[in-house]
Amino acid sequence: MRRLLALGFVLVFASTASAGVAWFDDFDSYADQAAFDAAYTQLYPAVPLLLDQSMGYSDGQSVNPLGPNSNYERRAYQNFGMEMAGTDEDPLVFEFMMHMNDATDWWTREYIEIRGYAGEGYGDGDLEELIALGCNSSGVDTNLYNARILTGDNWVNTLTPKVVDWVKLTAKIMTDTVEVYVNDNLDYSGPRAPGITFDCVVLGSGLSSRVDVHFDGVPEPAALSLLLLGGLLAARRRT
Ligand SMILES: [Ca+2]
Ligand SMILES: [Ca+2]
Repeated sequence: MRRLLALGFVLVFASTASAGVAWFDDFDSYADQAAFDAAYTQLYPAVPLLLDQSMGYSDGQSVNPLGPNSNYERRAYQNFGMEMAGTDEDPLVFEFMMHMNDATDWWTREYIEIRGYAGEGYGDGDLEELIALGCNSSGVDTNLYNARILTGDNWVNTLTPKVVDWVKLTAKIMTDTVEVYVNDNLDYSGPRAPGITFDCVVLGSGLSSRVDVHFDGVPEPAALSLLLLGGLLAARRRT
């Protein structure tokens, strides 16, 4: 059993280093709001982005901007502590789960962004690139999930109608192209400026929104699960 565990750890670390996942958090490890606040920087500490310990896609915890009544509320960021690049050879994958409690209200402005600054993280120098996945309320079809590529087509539509359920939103970031997927269906492909790297993630829009939204992590990347399963089966076959 110890050998199996060791093998599992090796595979997890190997995959984390090479999979090109921009950011991952299932929010299940935080004991309370203070623990979440220690991992992320609240942009508006008096009205923080909330850890919800009663609902989640994975293991019952997620984060919740609560459908803020005003702008400048419930938004938090985390710096990667490194620059993350996406190329055609090794695309950068940015994905998470999103849930909304009303699919018919046009006034839904909630999303998660990854950003690239000239410096080393959030607010450090000029904002060079921003990719958002979620919902916007103007300049888009508000019946559909939306995405934003700052150096490309800016706000765009996916092909997927909003639902009151968890959906998986994914951006695959390549050299000068971004592909947007909803529930693993390719819904949009468009340009981005090449050469810009990403250094932080921003949760919540910080804008007023009438719909209550939750964000959560995608529990197990499919490739990692298959890798682990393959490794465990191989190990079992050897014993
Ligand atoms: Ca979770
Ligand atoms: Ca940077």
